[in-house]
Amino acid sequence: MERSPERQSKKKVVAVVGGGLVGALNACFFAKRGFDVEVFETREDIRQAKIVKGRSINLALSHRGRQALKHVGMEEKIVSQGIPMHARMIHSLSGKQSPIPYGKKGQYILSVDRANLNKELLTEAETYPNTKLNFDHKLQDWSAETGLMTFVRPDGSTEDFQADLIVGCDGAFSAIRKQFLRRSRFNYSQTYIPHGYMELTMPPINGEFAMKPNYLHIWPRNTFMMIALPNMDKTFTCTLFMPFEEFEKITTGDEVIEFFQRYFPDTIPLIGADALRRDYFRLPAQAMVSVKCSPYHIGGTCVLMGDAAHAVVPFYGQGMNAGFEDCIVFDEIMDQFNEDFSAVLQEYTRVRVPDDHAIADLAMYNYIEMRAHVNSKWFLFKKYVDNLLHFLMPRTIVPLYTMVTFTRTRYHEAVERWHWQNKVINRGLLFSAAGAVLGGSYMLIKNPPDINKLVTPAEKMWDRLVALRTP
Ligand code: FAD
Ligand code: EGU
Repeated sequence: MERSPERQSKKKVVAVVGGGLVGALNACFFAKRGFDVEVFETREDIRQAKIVKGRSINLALSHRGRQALKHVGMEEKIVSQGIPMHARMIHSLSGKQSPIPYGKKGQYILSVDRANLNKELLTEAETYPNTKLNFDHKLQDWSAETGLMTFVRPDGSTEDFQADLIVGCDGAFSAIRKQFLRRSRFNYSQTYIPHGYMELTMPPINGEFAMKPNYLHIWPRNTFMMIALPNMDKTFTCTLFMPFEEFEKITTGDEVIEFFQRYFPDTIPLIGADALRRDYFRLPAQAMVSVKCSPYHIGGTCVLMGDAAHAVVPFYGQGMNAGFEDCIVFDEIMDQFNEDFSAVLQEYTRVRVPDDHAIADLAMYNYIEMRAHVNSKWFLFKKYVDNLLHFLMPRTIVPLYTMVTFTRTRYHEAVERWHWQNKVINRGLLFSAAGAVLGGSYMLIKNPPDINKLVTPAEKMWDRLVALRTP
């Protein structure tokens, strides 16, 4: 069957492929501009579906994502359905919990339900009369030459569609991107990390959250790590990150309990030993992939956005936020270039690639760093030093996560600034060390001390350092 847009309006037709988070939001952006928007999504309408299968249950929404939602008038609604997280809560092996604020009072990130966010965005897109949602439409193939797309329906039949602009928002394994790969001078790299992830649910206890709700809970254990985000139904979703190799070593319920006893003992009574034995084997661990490519467009007919353009590992909580910011950046360029698709797409690639690549690199860097040597003490120490330096020199030193999470500083500029700050900090350390040595030697020569009074045991130093921490 051939279906082409036979509308009265001479407005151009935009096909958004993928009705996930970025696709649904993008539909709103294009509809707001008055285009005829057709969204094509493989899955059935998740608003009617009984069970929604898919990745991670909740996500951290921060400034960039919120700004994008604001552009389509959705910020307040989504924020009101999320749970503010004002700080991280670091769980040590002994079960001690230490909060570290994300920023000043009133600075926080939000835990939002992925399925709910997706549903709200689809419903919002549908309020525009110039938008049509086509569920149960899986893009099978398309031609970069003619722009003709072929979709498969659940009954096996196919349907063709042609649009003036194709926007590929079909996720990390994008079918739209496949045609880019066949072209000359297209750069592409994908990396699977050795870690997998598994989600476990922590139910409410006596009708209340099992842990403090307004925190992002973290159990940093070098190679093993767990993170928990609160949900509106008073549960927590715990995400366990560990090498596939290690997942595979655990084959019985007893081994699960032994493993948790050793690394996450405080969570056993909260998740429940029986639930843990059961849920651990419910689904296999999921893989994580990092994808970088460029350019993001073909001529004036097709552009990639969201995970289709840049899948990042989740170790900065930025995948969705970056994808949402893609939509703002594109929208701004549409204004600058008068909706001339060829010019807009070229400029979009020019402006956005360096930033998306920067966040992909940062997320990968953080993954490597966390797995190499981040236990709870190191995590506390690093964030404490970050916050202290920022407090002492608020204009000179801004922590990297602050620029990434709470501003719209271009990602690549945040990285440049971070490198510069590190230089300043290292110089500062070098000067104070040199100063201390010179000054100290002078003092020692002048008045030799009683050595026993001078030495502070390492643990004491540590306790002092930790005591300085903001509560
Ligand atoms: P997707 O959400 O993957 O949506 C793609 C859509 O396209 C899907 O609906 C799919 O069905 C559809 N589709 C696919 N192929 C076709 C086809 N051939 N035809 C038609 N439709 C198709 N990000 C954050 O910002 N904060 C976080 O805290 C965070 N935590 C994360 C934790 C984990 C464990 C993981 C794995 C990711 C996390 N992310 C986070 C990243 C975030 O999930 C993604 O960046 C985001 O979902 C990308 O949205 P998208 O719309 O581009 O892709
Ligand atoms: C991972 C999985 C703490 C949700 C990075 C911080 C994440 C999230 C951090 C997941 C970490 C790591 C930051 C935020 C956020 C921290 C951040 C990571 C949400 C550097 C649902 N990360 N995440 N950094 O600073 O900037 O608290 O699955 F453990 S939110 Cl890995 Cl801000």
